[in-house]
Amino acid sequence: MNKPNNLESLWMPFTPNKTFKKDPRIIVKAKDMHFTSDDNRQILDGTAGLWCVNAGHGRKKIQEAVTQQIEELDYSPPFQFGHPKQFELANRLAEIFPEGMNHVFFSNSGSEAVDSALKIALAYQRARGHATKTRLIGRERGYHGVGFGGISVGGMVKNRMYFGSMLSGVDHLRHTHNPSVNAYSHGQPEHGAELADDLERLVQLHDASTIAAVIVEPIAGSTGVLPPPKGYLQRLRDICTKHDILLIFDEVISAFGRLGKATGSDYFGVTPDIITCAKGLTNATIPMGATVVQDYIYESMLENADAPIELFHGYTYSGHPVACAAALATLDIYKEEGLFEHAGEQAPKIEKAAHSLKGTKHVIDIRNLGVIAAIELEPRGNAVGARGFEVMKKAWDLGLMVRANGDTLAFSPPLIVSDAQIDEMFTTVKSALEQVD
Ligand code: PXG
Ligand code: PLP
Repeated sequence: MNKPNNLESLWMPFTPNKTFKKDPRIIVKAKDMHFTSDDNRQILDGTAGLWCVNAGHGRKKIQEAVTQQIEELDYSPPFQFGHPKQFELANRLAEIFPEGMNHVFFSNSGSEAVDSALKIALAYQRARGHATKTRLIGRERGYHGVGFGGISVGGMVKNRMYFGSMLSGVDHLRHTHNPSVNAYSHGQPEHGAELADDLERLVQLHDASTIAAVIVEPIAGSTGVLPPPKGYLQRLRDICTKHDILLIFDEVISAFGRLGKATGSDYFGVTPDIITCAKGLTNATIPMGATVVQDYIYESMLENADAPIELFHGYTYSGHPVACAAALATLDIYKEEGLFEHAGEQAPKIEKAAHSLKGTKHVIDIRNLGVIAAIELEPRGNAVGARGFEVMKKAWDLGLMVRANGDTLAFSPPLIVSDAQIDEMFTTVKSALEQVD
């Protein structure tokens, strides 16, 4: 049965339920670069689902690994017991993550990976005798998922304003978006490294002895794709090191090939103390998140613990065997098919195709990095997001999935995207732009 006849019971996430249910977009199948809609149309996946199906849809190897795992061991409790694949997966991640980042804590989503990272940062500071380091610093326009920790350090107003006072002791850096000097930058913008000095100002205000960690996305995704200005991340790293503040890179989007490397840290050549990831970890087949930490964090927690359990934190499904099986098969695919390298090769083609839309109706900025591009539209009067939403719907009618984050269209196709599909994506969106007021 492809057509559900009652859409009312489901409360859809981050979706205008009323409008959606009047005019639903239903997806019934997916293979490689395409979705199939319930009216049997092929839709080119310009977004890898939600930035997560990095190896493309319906991968046999992952299906087989998952099926076999369910038969062999469907579940085992993660507290006080182990199963082999979670150790194997942690080792495999340590191999491809930056040097020194050899310890992995598993969860089930990016939001949980972020919550785990923030809690680990606080517990680590306390364990090493810096119990006054409790402040967390995020950034305006940051997205770190939807847990209370993530929305507190996050910087997207609608994700915060409805939910009370959230965590206390949180402050924010300014965001790095400055179209007056950086519009239409190809790749990383030239201007804005000095915005990292906001952290110095916060240190002046609060004192470093009260600050546990800073969390940023190395490239901001959900807020409409903001590549970091050249030199910005290194400057943030230097200030964190100078003041003994942990730097957390939220790599839920940027890990697993999105920038042509295993991690954004690797791509930018800047190593944080903690990395969060999810999404591409399992090619989105089974939910999973991970928080990867530097050796000194894990070792200090173990050495200085004041109880036999060193970290009072964990999920029923931490390191779920089926998710581990999916992740191991996914990492095999990335390696065997050289998908991170392929992504690196496609990046300049995406850059060229995206920027060819300069001058198209409504377009006010174009940004790109790796296998990510964004086209920002002029909002229609006061109706912020309305034009972006209509272009997204029009593109769907024309056979393309794009994401509208407000009035910014975001492109993040599976890394297997071909040259012809890159052209198709931008030709289709151009035509959608021309058809929308
Ligand atoms: N951190 C970052 C940097 C993310 O991009 C999360 C955390 C949360 O992950 P989960 O798995 O809890 O959703 C994300 C998720 C969009 C969009 O429209 C992006 C995300 C999620 C949903 C929509 O760009 N990123
Ligand atoms: N709520 C209740 C009542 C629970 O018993 C549990 C876990 O045992 C949770 C929430 C947390 O669930 P999870 O471990 O899947 O995050």
